[in-house]
Amino acid sequence: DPPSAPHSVDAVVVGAGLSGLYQLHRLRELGLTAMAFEAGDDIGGTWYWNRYPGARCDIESMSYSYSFSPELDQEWEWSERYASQPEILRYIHHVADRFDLRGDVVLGTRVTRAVYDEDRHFWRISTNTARVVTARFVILATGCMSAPKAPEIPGADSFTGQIHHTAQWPHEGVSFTGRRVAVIGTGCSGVQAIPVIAAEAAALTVFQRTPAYVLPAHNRPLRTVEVKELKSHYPQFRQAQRSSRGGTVFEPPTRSALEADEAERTASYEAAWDSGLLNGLLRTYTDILTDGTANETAAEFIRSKIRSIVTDPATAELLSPRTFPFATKRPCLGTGYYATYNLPHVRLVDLRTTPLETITPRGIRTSDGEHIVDTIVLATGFDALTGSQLAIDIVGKGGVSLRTKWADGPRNYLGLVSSGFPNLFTVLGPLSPSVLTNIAVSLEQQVEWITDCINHLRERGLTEIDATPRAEADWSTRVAELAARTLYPAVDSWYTGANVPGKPRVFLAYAGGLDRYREECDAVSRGGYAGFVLSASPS
Ligand code: NA7
Repeated sequence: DPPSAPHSVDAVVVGAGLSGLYQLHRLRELGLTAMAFEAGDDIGGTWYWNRYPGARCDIESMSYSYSFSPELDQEWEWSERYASQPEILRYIHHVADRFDLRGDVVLGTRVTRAVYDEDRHFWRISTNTARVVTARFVILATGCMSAPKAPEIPGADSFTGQIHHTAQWPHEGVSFTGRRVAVIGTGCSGVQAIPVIAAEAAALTVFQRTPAYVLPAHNRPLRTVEVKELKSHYPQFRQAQRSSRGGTVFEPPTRSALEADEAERTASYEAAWDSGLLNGLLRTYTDILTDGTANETAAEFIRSKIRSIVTDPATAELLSPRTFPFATKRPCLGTGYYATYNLPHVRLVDLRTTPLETITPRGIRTSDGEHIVDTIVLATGFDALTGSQLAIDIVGKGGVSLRTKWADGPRNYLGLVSSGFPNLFTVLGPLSPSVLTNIAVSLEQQVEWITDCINHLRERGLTEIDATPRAEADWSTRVAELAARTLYPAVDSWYTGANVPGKPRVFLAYAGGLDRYREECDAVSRGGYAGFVLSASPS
């Protein structure tokens, strides 16, 4: 196109991971022209970038997958209970081919800026490859954990060996054989990578600031009979997922942990531990996430497990979380995680007692000296939920930038639209249930709501939808109230933005459950989009 006439489409989708690809599919079904920009050199989003050793989903594969196509459900065969990163990426490629989505995805292209034309009701989108596209609608499918947190550790540039963030892992050329390796960070990524690296490396030193609660995954190949059984009622299973609280199917607990005696509690915690489910322990009693005393019974159970696995009592104690209640940060699913610390070539360095000072050309210096290593793995996490959106210079009505508007924390209505930024929708963004749920189910719910909304506008010849400031303010209050009923907001975590220096401290997710959230969203659309202003461009 000549520079004076930017390419124009009905909708631009930002990101071609699980959310963006499904959004593209649904928009095309409506007959819209749509294109997706993807920063990566291939599709897949999270599952494209996070190629670190041991990367795996912590929701069961037959649950963590699209539910929109019964045919897809029947034809795809997962090999393991918990799918590995390569298998999920293969699945995403299969879906893109099956629904012919690739043609509308522009790879290797990062959206850098989006400016709203408030007279004509469209967005002007610019990219790092100097492309300019105009679109009535923009859907940010940029992911909730996709902006890797910059390592604020001094000296990282001076290191002469290899240094890799788990979420920016090279496609090839990383080998640990014969190498001395350091891992910084013991969140879910570190927990998955550490045992796999330990199996290959000559020596592994883990630099831990805060220990995580790690539950055993009990991963295994899926059995033909169980796959067949689930597939025989997959539609009903998918329906149950959709109407569930967190996007996974389970029998909700009915009693408080404090109503049970110790023997009974231990028996239910043991069963949950053996289940290999991320939320197994959370589902034993009603109040694990709402009552500190109830929570402590589960936390102490996990600590007792750590003591029973880790042979050195001092190491077991260092690995035992004590500074935050169980599950107020996302629990981790591990495979052989705690037993890894029994290996003679694995060392745990506690950064609370010997703080990390700097990365040196040869390794890592803590207050008690230099640890010489060949490779450093940064498993230091993400600027979650808001990072990927604020990475784009988004300018809404009146020339206001989203970065300015969100300086004290994100504000939007239903977690979907921020007032003053019309026709710009977010999938899995802040103030929605996303990160507290099985995101495969959450993203479908949001994509479907957005698609219906766009359809509603088009059928009525309307060209703009914006959230009212009032509805947005009420939503923030509501999200904060729901969080206040739980133990979440008091804890420093990426849920509260506390992991990123300078980030406003706000509990970033809707904690009322996906079922209730879905009802709230549906009530709004059924009620003619109350809390939104719908209009038609005069031009
Ligand atoms: P997380 O869960 O944010 O974990 C990051 C880890 O890195 C955590 O242990 C941090 O300790 C540690 N960290 C972060 N910055 C530093 C510095 N500067 N020095 C030392 N240690 C540091 O990220 P993950 O990638 O593991 O998991 C993210 C989610 O992705 C996961 O929950 C899944 O849903 C998928 P801290 O706790 O801040 O003391």
